[in-house]
Amino acid sequence: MSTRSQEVNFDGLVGPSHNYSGLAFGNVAATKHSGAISSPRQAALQGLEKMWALHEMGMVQGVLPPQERPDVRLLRQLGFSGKSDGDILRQAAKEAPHLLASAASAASMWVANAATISPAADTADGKTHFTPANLSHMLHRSIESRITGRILQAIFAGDSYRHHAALPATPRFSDEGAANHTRLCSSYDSAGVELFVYGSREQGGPQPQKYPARQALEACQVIARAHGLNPAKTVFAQQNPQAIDAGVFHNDVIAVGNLQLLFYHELAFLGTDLLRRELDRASGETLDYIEVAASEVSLDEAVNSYLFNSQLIARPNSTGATLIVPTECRETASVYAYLQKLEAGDNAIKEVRYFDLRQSMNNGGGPACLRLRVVMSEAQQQALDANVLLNEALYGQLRQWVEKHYRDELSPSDLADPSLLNECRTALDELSQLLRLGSVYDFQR
Ligand code: SUG
Repeated sequence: MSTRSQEVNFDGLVGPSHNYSGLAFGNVAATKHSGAISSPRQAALQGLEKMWALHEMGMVQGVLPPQERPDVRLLRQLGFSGKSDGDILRQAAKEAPHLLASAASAASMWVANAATISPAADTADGKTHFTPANLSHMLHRSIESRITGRILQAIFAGDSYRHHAALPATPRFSDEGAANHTRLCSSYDSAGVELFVYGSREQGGPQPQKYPARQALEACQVIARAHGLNPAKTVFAQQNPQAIDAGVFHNDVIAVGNLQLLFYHELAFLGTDLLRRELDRASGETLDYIEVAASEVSLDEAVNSYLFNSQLIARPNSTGATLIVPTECRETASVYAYLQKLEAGDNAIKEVRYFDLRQSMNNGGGPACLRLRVVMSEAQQQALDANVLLNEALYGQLRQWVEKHYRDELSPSDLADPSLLNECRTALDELSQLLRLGSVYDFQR
């Protein structure tokens, strides 16, 4: 059996409780849309359309399920009680609506924050390593890692994988997963350079003044150690605090890399020249860099358009890279002008494709937030028991599933409606059968 590896993009399906609650301080779009009416159905269909388009472009596309929300277990843990789940939701809505909003968030859709993954070619034991992100920085995201770990273990089962526990949930080990992790390599089968980008570290140093840094250096170091990475091919870099203060809460809002190419904003990192030298040294060659100058696209324009929250993909049988961007990039004049120049110019990015992901974008999550990259050999792909790789049949079934179970509109006051919880459970029960996941949710156990 061939061992040729590919990068599989697993996209998170948007959950039935998708809403705008303004829970993510430092995430400019999410804060701006706080209290707005959402459309869970549209959100899920927009995500599915992107998945299908990538499949049609020749990519191997996977899907990850959403989580059960509202999370009544969390509300019980926070002291709400009652005879039924409905009582608990009502009590929380009355006494602490912000806690109910945290329990109801559909944020698990942004699977770039689900875990950090090191492919087999990079690790000492030759296995693919997973560490679910603790997302300990914010309550509504901290509740994801337990079930994320369960889902990842259900899908990536067998001897070629190693699953680690999430890191201790303290500020020192605050971890937001693959959104702050980039792998550069000459081919997916060869050992790559793993770049970890952090916002804070125990020893202090430059810090953002306005918004919090979410990724700790110490978390990156633990993951690199636990995954058995070669220190000579592991690079740690600090996010520019100025970027965090402009709304770059994850590094994937300001940089994206694939194969030998790193596409980033001039103000993404602290000490960019040194970083490039380190990356070249670690990879043993001169990598390809496309740096966007602040004079061409300002930090604010980059954050508003999500230019860098794009997917950089290598389509099979095509020489250059393709950039998958949100349609917001057309609406920001400087960004659109830049992209047109890029597409026409002589560089590694040959094609730019625009996608309407407005529902997720309004919560601060663009194309790259919605996907988790897993380098998999053909043998690993063929050995998957779960039905998670998209094909025409599964795409059709998922569309129908969304049409059947999702509401067209949701306002923050609907989160206390006990039927929303029931709808979510019914939908997830059906989905877990469709995807052949087994009983991954608490309500199924
Ligand atoms: O953690 N938004 C998410 C968006 C995550 C985007 N992911 C990546 N960049 N990889 C966050 O800030 C908003 C929820 C709300 O306000 O309802 C939220 O959590």
